[in-house]
Amino acid sequence: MKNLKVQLSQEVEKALSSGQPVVALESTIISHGMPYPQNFEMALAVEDQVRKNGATPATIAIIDGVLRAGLLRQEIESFAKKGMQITKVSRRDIPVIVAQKKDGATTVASTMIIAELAGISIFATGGIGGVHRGAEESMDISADLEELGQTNVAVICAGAKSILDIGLTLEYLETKGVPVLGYQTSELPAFYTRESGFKVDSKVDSAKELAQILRAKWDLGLKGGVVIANPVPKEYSLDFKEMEKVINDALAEMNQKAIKGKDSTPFLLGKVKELTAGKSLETNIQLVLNNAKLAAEIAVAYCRE
Ligand code: PSU
Ligand code: MN
Repeated sequence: MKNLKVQLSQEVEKALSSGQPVVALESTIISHGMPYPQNFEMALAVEDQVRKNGATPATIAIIDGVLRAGLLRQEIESFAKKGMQITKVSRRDIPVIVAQKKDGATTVASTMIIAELAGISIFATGGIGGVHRGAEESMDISADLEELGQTNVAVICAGAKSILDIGLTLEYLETKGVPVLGYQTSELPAFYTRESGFKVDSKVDSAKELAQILRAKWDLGLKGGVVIANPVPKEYSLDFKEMEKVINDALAEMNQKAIKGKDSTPFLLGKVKELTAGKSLETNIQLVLNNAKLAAEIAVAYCRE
């Protein structure tokens, strides 16, 4: 049946209508998360990784005001080239971009919304947004967390980046009833590093068990998402102490320049990359690929449950 709200690519439509596994991918990571051309290469490599592991990739964005799942190569390239000129779209921005027939790069929150409308339950990305450091003053809490509290999509990520207050982010997710599962780890990874000093709710050792947990949650009508934290492969992980220093320097510059709101996360991501001389970019790409692989495995297992 045709999806009236989301325009699906042929490949995605075919997979969904025949009950085959599909993995959603976001587009803000392309436009705002990495520089060109690495962002374009990453986006294509991630799609390949999903295919190689038995699922169909559905990169999500808004194009000319239309919600889309499954983009053409040249559309991905255009998002990658335009970068920050594309509007970063979270939940609040969707109606504006749709009504004005504009392009929008979707964050974790808006990708979850569109994935759910399309009937896709599994979504791979790099890192989720969360409670920012200093949120007790700034109130800067990503809409990603509210979305995880209400939208039925599992997000496979490499944990939360320590530009955030990881402890407060975990508290928020607990309040919202969002399970935070560690894939083969009991420690929540902190994006660039495998350690953070914080524990996940449960350590889960296989894609099959993760799929069973998703089925159990949604079969019971327990609304909302699930965070599946997948640590960056050892060979690409960065040094925890070194990253803390880099992040503190980036935060100091952000405060000094009075950068706020939706510009904070892109600014911090760019600054961290600059301060690590690009080393963080390679890590970022590798962890996304690693998440895409696990997401495809979970999607395959979920279809069998
Ligand atoms: N964290 C990353 N890379 C990213 C993002 C977060 O390590 O690209 C992007 C994601 O799209 C995420 C968004 O949903 O930033 C969160 O932005 P905000 O904090 O403004 O909600
Ligand atoms: Mn914010």
